[in-house]
Amino acid sequence: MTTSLLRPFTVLSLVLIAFAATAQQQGSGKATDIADIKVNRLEAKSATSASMADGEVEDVDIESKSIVLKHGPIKSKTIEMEPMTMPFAVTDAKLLSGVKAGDKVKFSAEYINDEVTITSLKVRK
Ligand SMILES: [Cu+2]
Repeated sequence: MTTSLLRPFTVLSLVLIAFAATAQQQGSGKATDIADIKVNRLEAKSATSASMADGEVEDVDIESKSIVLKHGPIKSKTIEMEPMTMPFAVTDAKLLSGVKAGDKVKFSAEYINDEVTITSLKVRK
């Protein structure tokens, strides 16, 4: 009678002791590794979102490799801009294929040859 009542508690406390022991064994080394991984992931994530800006296409001119975007804030290695509507050069006309006025886009831009130039562009669905 008493044993059957005690058994669940005994099992539970053994599990807890085992868990605590494992946690201690893994100690500070492991904890740091996990913390590092978390930090790296956060940095990777912010790097991606920081380099891509939002925009809405106002006009596209594939021949002259230019696009007019109403863009959100831009922060890249060479450019920092508040939201506005303006023309951009593109590194490659291919970036503009299939892109049309009204499309919402994500893009990266850098200051290249005295021009604000789009280096990558994706249409957002
Ligand atoms: Cu601008």
